[in-house]
Amino acid sequence: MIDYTEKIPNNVDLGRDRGLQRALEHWQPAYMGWWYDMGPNESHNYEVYLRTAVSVEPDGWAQFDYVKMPEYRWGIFLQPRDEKREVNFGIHKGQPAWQEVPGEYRSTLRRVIVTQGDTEPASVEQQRLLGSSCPSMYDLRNIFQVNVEEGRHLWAMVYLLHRYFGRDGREEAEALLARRSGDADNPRILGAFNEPTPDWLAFYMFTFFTDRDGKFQLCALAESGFDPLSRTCRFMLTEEAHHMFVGETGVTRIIKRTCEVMKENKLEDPAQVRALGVIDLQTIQRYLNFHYSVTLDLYGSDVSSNAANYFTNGLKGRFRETKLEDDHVLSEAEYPVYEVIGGKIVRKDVPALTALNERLRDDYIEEIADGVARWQRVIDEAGIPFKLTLPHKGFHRAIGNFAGHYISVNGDVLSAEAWEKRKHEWLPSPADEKFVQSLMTGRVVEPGKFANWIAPPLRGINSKPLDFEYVRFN
Ligand code: BYC
Repeated sequence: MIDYTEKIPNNVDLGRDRGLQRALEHWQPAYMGWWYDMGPNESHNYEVYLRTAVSVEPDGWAQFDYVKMPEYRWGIFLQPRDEKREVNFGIHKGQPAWQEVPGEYRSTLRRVIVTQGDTEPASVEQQRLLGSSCPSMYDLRNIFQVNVEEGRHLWAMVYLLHRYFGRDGREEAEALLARRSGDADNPRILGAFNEPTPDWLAFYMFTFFTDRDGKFQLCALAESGFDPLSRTCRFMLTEEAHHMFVGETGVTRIIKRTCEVMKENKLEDPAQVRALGVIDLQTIQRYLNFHYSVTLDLYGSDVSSNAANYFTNGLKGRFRETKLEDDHVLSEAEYPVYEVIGGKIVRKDVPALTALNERLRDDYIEEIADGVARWQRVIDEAGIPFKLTLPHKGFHRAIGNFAGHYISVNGDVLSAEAWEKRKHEWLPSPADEKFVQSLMTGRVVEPGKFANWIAPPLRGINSKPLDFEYVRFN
């Protein structure tokens, strides 16, 4: 018998809830089986310098030590309860926040929790082979940190399913371990989580763009009137920040290294830049275009009755809902969305309630634009005349009003033929990917050493030096 209060650090009084304990006892071996099959390849015996959360107190959520990943203490942490918290939006606004699932919203809430939960193991699956081509021990440690925390986020959602949704919840928890990223028969739920992450440029782009969707969705769920969901998401957000840091600084370091090489050698031609073993800025732009566009799809349709219902019923709020100054009901408000009519992109004002996916996407785009501006500064400081840009919102979209249309990065509506001819000006071609992967054929793991295509970070993890042994291979 596993002592779960011992094995699973938690602040939900797991030791006292026998039913929940039994459910988790049943699920845990299946989770470990999934981790051994689908977790980072060949990593099970490594000792990794990881941050582990042991409590939600400021001194408890960032304990660093060497851990073998299968022994990571996947914990269950909810932000402490605020007894006075209310439902802050929708038709139940002003009621005390719900501590149990309201019967009428049971299946909707379960669906949202399952969709969120499904992304967590999916990303681990997408990244599982990258350890064998890491650019440094520092980066290897970082990807493992991201992976174990995604595993913990799965636990967070499984806790909610087991604790609040009875038998259906347990079945959903099992299904979360059965779907596989990219599987033809049993794929992950959302599109971006079935795309491969075949190289480290894709990994950093993913953690910059797609983990940030995670942030915005978690922020919206943290507003939920269902208090346990809110409290779970709030704690997950503390971990999400590191994932986005890994992505943003990873791309920054690649750009920095490319710019150094371009400057030293006074080169601008992408083929010549590539010949020196670094990634040309044009290819970085194409990766950016890809990851940005597939992540925009994750916000769902521009006009969505699902989103309106989530909000009206108090299940999923807006980004920073309680900081917004309006009625929090949105009965009168409008919001602009865009659609393609007669070969042109036109604005249409629709009831704001139905446009909540679009609104969250717009909030996200604003934050993304700031991040891209920070990458641009690295290029500007090197004095290189190259501008990174965000493509038009309609570019390369598969969900929502732009799906089925061919929109260029500048927002021109193209024919299928014109798109086909030009798409690899904007999206990575097989040759681009082959080139990027040709730089990453083996791993660089000598402490303090970095692959030629990436600059070292400014500092190490937890104030350790860059040549610290972040991973012991045993
Ligand atoms: N791919 O009414 P609509 C993260 C489906 S990332 C495939 O617009 P709704 C993380 C949709 O399910 C954050 N299908 O949808 C990051 C619906 O299906 P049905 C994850 C899609 O419900 C990195 C239909 O199309 N969390 O945490 O308004 C690493 C109609 O669509 C997609 C969440 O997403 C798609 N992209 O909005 C690790 C939060 N988009 O009903 C982790 C929870 C839509 O016709 N999820 N569909 O069968 C939600 O809030 C909503 O489900 C969505 C969709 C915002 C995703």
